[in-house]
Amino acid sequence: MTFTFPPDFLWGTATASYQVEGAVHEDGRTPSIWDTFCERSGTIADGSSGAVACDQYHRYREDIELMQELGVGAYRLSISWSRIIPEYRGPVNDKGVQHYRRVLQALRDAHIRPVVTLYHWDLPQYLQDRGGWAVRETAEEFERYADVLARELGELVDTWTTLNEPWCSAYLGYGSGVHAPGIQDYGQALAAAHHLNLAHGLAVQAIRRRLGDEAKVSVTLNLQVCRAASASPADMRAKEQSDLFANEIWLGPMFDGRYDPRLLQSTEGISDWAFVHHGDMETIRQPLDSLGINYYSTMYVRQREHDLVTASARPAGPYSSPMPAQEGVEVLPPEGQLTAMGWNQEPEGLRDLLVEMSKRYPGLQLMVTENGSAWDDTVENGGSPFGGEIVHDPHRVTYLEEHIKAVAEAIDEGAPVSGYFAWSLLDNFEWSLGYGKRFGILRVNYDNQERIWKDSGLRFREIVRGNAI
Ligand code: IFM
Repeated sequence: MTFTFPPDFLWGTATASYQVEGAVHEDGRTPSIWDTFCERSGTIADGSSGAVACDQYHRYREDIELMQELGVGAYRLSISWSRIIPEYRGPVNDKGVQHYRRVLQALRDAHIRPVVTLYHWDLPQYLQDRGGWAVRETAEEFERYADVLARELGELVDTWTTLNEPWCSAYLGYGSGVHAPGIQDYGQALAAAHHLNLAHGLAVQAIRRRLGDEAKVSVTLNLQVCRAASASPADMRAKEQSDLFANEIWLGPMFDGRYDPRLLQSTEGISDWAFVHHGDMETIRQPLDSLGINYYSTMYVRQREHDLVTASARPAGPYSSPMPAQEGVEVLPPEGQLTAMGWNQEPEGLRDLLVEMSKRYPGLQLMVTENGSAWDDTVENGGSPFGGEIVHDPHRVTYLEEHIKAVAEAIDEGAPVSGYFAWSLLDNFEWSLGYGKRFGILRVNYDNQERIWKDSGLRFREIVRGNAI
């Protein structure tokens, strides 16, 4: 059976500045927390960094040509904050601005809509030196940064996304410490979560002040599909706890203007939430044009009777229990065929999530801003329809097809899904896992920066061009 997507459905691919740009010392950019984190021994699996990455800073034109070949109508990219404002409260760096103006203009010339994320984890190091997301000032500086971007790039951007996956910034950056800045303090993680929420609200206001209500503004959350291992009340409570920390901590303030009181109760002894100031909830809750959802896999939880699950007890991978939960939540080992990240594959989770969000927030447009899978690819000589090497990646093709079908099913059930972005356009720097995990629908040969087609890229091209699965 063929499903045809709505005529204006937006197909795209996604990347993030530190994962693809490289050129970390060029044109006035100063270090971000990821530059610093990568220098610390033992933080990155292969000892690498984003210093060169996919060299997209210099090769964006070539990559845009590849996007044109794919036929996509949008590219989701992020801006490096320390390229735009390299010093604490310093002047705007014109070279940084001009670089992004060139990239955005080139996308527009190619009829590809830029979906721009303001913050995809590369906090300027000078702000971390002052406390990072654990302090309120970072949210206030983010407001200025958003205002600068709206002023300098406003007419070139199609959709603004304030934050990408604040879950990772807060819990992995300040809780488990497996991401930059590598802090292990759950009190700070909760403060970071609130300041990220606040930064989101302040940025939406700043963008709308500059560009008016026509500006399209969104946020991207990696909402987690937490499933209870059984229908027992204890396991259902474990699911509720997971939902609170994974999802409600963002959805509550951003869309409902409140933190769920159970969240506050569950963190007694970790934080008194004194960082929430009078008026913050009104600031955070801003009308949005769409909600971006990043989806990879599901998570099964059950209640653990006697002790607490801490970060160190969590299985590897970012999509598991984020916090020591009061009543003890155990994340079950993933089952079935796992991706190279060790994540399960459950396309129905994406459908369920989209349908659930559409019921919870009627009228809000939803976009799948990331979806994809990492596999251990091998390159074969010859066979690419464009000449040269090819990667046959049947697992990634199946994952892609199954998840796009899940999006189709959600639309069929009434969810207003307006776009799908494959993660990722290119293999890239997979944070603390380095270059070993490849998510691209195009391969990158890191020796010479050659882009190599994969079967998944060819299959995506077919789906995009046909607007159907
Ligand atoms: O590479 C990341 C991306 O930066 C954020 N979402 C998940 C991807 C895969 O782990």
